Parts: sequence; structure tokens; C-alpha cells
Amino acid sequence: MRLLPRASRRALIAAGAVGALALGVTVALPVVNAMAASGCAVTYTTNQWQGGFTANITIKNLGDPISNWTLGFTFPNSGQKVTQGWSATYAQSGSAVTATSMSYNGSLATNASTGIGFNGSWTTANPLPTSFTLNGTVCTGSTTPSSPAPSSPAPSSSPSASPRPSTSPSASPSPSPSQPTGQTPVAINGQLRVCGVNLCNRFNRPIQLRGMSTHGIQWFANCYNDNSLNALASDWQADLLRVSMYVQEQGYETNPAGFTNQVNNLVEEATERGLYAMIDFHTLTPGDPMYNLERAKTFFAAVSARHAAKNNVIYEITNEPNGVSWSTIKNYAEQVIPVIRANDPDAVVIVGTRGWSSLGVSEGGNSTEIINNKVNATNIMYAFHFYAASHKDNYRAEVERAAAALPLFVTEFGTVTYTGGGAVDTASSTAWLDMLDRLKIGYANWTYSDADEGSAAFKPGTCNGGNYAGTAVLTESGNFMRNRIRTADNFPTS
Ligand code: IDC
Repeated sequence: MRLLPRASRRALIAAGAVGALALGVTVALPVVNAMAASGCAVTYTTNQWQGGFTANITIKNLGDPISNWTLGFTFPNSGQKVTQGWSATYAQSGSAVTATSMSYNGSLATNASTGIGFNGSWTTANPLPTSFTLNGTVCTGSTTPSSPAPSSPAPSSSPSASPRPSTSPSASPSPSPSQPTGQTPVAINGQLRVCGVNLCNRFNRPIQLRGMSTHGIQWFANCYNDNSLNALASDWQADLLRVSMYVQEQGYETNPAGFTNQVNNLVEEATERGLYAMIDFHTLTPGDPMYNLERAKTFFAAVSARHAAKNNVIYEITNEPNGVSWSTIKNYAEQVIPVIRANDPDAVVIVGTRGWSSLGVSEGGNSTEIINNKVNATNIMYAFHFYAASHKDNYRAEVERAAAALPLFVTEFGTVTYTGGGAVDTASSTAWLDMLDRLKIGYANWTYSDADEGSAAFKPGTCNGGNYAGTAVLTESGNFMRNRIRTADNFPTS
């Protein structure tokens, strides 16, 4: 089956919002036994629509610290099914459901909480489960309806644009990433930092990261799952996953908590595979980043707190400013960067540039405006974007000139035209990537998705299936990019 065109997806999403209900229940009872204190509180809320729902579950450990957990509950109605879960491995037998912790969220100190969720389907009615167990301990007792979840489900809670489908109960277990620990890009390079005009690894040596960008996660969540991310790490041998979270266009602004959660989950998945994760606050229209300043502060406060202890997260604070002056972008950056630094002081932050991150060129300027008026912060880089069939020699010349004075990262580029469609321009793409390799400028290609457009790496419909490795599933652009990315990195190790 081919994916629906995006317009149809949007219509489905809108239809899904009609008649949505928000429901919630909390159950909690500390239970103490002779061996060890155990106990749990579970909050289970849903947004539901005709035939489907999203459940968000918070698990709180009220007992002694645990290093892994299995949550158990029973659907009241046999028509209720888990279809896609995240942040846990789900299994369902009849009405009984178990959700087992992942490697990164199994450890829960006393009074610590973790959030998981899933998308489900229902047939005749959708009452909520009322009893939960955690590692066999029943969490029953005081039942307090939780504060209702937002009443209109966001795109991410509709069946056609779900949060990351990590595991479906019917799916066979997918192989774990095959890059051995110690050989992953993050294991080799560790915490990165800006050194002069380069990005340096833990040995203070310049490196280039090569990877892929997601498409908008509000539309293509089904493309980011264990199999596709394993293929990115192992078959493509990529270094980097850029997580592209649109702010408008049915993105973050419609469901801040849901999209923050979706980004966090993808960062965890990249981390599990030893990949660098770039969090892209994908502003595009409107082009003035100040329009989203408060949203950016809220979002980056949350994600930087969550990932502060990691060494593989890079923050891209605005995708493509356009129609605004460099001084406005700089002002935005100088307000958002301190929010990140307060939680994660050593992370690299990337700032978009004028004219859709063209260093100003697409709006008649050039990089001199930045060189003469740099963002007042350390450990930052500047973004440059290009689409190879549209942006050629004059843009390459400007990048080469700017690269002598500014740390640059090509956080997004396409092998096709700036529309995201059209034919691959192999000659221009090759000229670009040869230059970026020579200058050790990192890049992320738009897109690791099966969108029906020339820039997508996978053929339409690929994300409905389970196989992402090899070349049979690739478009011309995907094939070109996989060949470029999977060549040896040769990261310096001393
Ligand atoms: C495009 C997508 C397209 C989508 C559109 C929505 O490829 O499917 O309909 O966004 O706005 C960018 C942007 C990026 C664009 C991409 C191609 O960062 O969001 O994606 N592009 O047009 N800048 C230059 C090109």
C-alpha cells in the first residue's frame, strides 16, 4: 500500500480531531512486603476518537530503586488493542497487556517517574483500565481522575501520524544495532566542541559528521522505528540523526508536550545506537524566529534538561530564518542559548542564518554580516543549507569563504531543487559534498523518509514495511546518499 499523499494525511488528522475525548485515571497504593519495599502509582490518560486512541502513561516507583520494570494491565474491553507503542516493549495476550522497560528507562529510583505511551484501536467502547501492576506489585487503591489531557488530539496522536512506532505487539523483535559498542561514532568521538572553525572530538581533533535528517516528524513518524534506525546506524554507517520538529504546519505548536516527548524518544533511540542526535526546531513559516521565541524557550528548557547528561546531543535552535535581519536572528539566539546552557553547558548549539540559512546569500547578502557581528556565545556554529539543483557555484564560493572565519554545519541539504522535489543533480551534489568533505563540514541530508518527492531517500510506501536496509528500497537520492555516507569515517583517535 502506498502512503497517502500528505494532503490526505492532513484531512485524516483533521477528521481524527472531531469528537475527541480526553480521559484519565490515576491509581496508587504503596505496598510493603518483608523483603523489599515496593509500590507504584500509575497515571493513564487517553485522547480518543472514533476507533482509535493514544494512551500516555506515567509510572512512578514508590518502592525501593529498581533497574527494570514490567507494567501490567488489562483492557476492560476485548476490542481494545495496542497498535504502536513507544518507550517500552509492548505485548498483548487477549485483553492483558504488558509494557517492559527499555535499556534507557528501566532504572527508577524511589519516587522517580517515567513516561511511556502507545496508540491503540477499539471497536465497541473504550473504557480505561483501572488496575495496574509493576513487577508484579498491584498498584490499586485511591483512584483519582487525573487532570484531563488536551481535548484536541494533535497530529502526533492520530493513527496516520503517530508518535514513533517503536514496537508493535505483533511485530517480531528486530535485531539490535550491529555497530559494536566502542566503534560507534559517539563511542569514538565523545562530547564534541567547537574548536576554531571546526567541530572537534574528545581528542581535540577536527571531525566531520555525516548523516540524515528526518522529514517532519508530525507527518512521517512511521519512518522512525527500530528497523529504520538500525539501518541508518548499521547499513548506512551514519554518524548523525537530525530530528526535524516543525513548529508550525501541524507541528509543535499544536501539542507541545506530545512533540517534546516524540523528540525525546528519538534522541534516546539515536543514543542507543551510538549516533549523534541533532534537535532541529524547524521554524520555516513564518520566517521570523522571534514569532516562536517563547515556544523555543519552553521547548529547549525541556529537552536540554532531559538530555543534559548525554554527550551526543546537538541543538539547532532555528531551522531557516527568512525575511528578517541578521540582528534579529542574533537577538533570538542570544535569548535561547542561555536556556540550553543553564541545563547542558557543554553542548554544541547551531544558529540558523539569514535567507533560509543561506548565510544571507538568498536574500542578497553574504556572511560578512555574521563575521562582523557574531552571536555572543561560545561553542556555537552557524547553519548553511543548500539544495544542489538550485544552489551552485556562487553559493559554494560563499561557503568556502565563510568557512575560513565561521564554524559551519550543513544541518540540511537536498540533492534536488529547493522545493524538495525534482531530479537529483548528481554533478552539483558531488561538487558540494566533495567540498564539505575537504573542509570537514558536517551535514545532514533531507530526508530519511519515504515522502513522495525527489529528496526522500526511500521509495514511497517503504515505511509501511519493515525493511530499510540495502538498496532495493532506495530512491536515486537515497542511493547516492547511502554511498556517500557509508564510506569510512576515519575519525582521529589520538
Ligand atoms: C519541505 C518538504 C515538503 C513539505 C514542506 C512543508 O520537503 O514535503 O511539504 O517542507 O513546508 C527547506 C525546509 C524544509 C523543506 C525543504 C524542501 O527546511 O522544511 O521541506 N526545504 O522544500 N528549506 C529548503 C528546502
